[in-house]
Amino acid sequence: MLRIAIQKSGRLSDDSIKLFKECGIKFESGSSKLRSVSSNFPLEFLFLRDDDIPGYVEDGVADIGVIGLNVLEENKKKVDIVKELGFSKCRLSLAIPRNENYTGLNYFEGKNIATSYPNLTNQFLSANGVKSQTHEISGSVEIAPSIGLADAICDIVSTGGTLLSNGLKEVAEVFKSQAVMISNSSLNSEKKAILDKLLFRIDSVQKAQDRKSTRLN
Ligand code: PRT
Ligand code: ZN
Repeated sequence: MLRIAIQKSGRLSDDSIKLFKECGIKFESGSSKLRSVSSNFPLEFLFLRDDDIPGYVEDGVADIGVIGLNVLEENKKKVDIVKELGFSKCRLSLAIPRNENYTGLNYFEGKNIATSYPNLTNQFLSANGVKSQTHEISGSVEIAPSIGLADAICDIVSTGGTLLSNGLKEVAEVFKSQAVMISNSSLNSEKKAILDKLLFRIDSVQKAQDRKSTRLN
């Protein structure tokens, strides 16, 4: 039996559940469920907050998990990335008030940047030779400039609608993200064999989707 951790509810959960169902794996996924064992594949599901998933996989409480690459890279847990899943695509970007004149990355020199991703933000800025301060906040980052908490933000963007409605503009992409499957780095041979079977099924689903989208284009 292999144990997988997936997000209970949020931007990763629907596509995660859909993927495993498309792989032919039957399991219950009602909103009150915290765990569920598949009736036709040796897989047990744990439904968790996304932030807890990398740590559970590192510790071996779960064998594998589905998580956004942004969360994984921010927290640097020791796990293996075994598959890019192609959904929950987004980017971590720097954004500034819309009426500001953007002069390039040197704009951020000496500025205060609000973010939930201080590590990725600082890595990007220092790799580009920019010295600025990050101010870590856990949510509603987009409001920070308008209430005087920060000069700029570094946050997750997908359509750009949230930035727009908060009077901000995206000026630089820091990190590209999508959902990935991670694995504990010391699975035993029985678990490895189940994981290989699962990865083979995911490959087949992805190939069928690729063929469908080329036919439609
Ligand atoms: O409750 P739990 O802790 O499990 O979930 P969560 O609230 O921490 O995460 P959730 O469900 O919001 O996001 C899970 C993962 O989805 C993220 O870590 C990303 O990998 C991915 N993802 C994809 C996104 C977005 N798209 C996204 N648009 N995560 C967040 N957003 C937010 C963003 O923070 C901003 O507030 O949506 C807003 C911007 O969206 P647009 O479309 O207006 O640009
Ligand atoms: Zn979260």
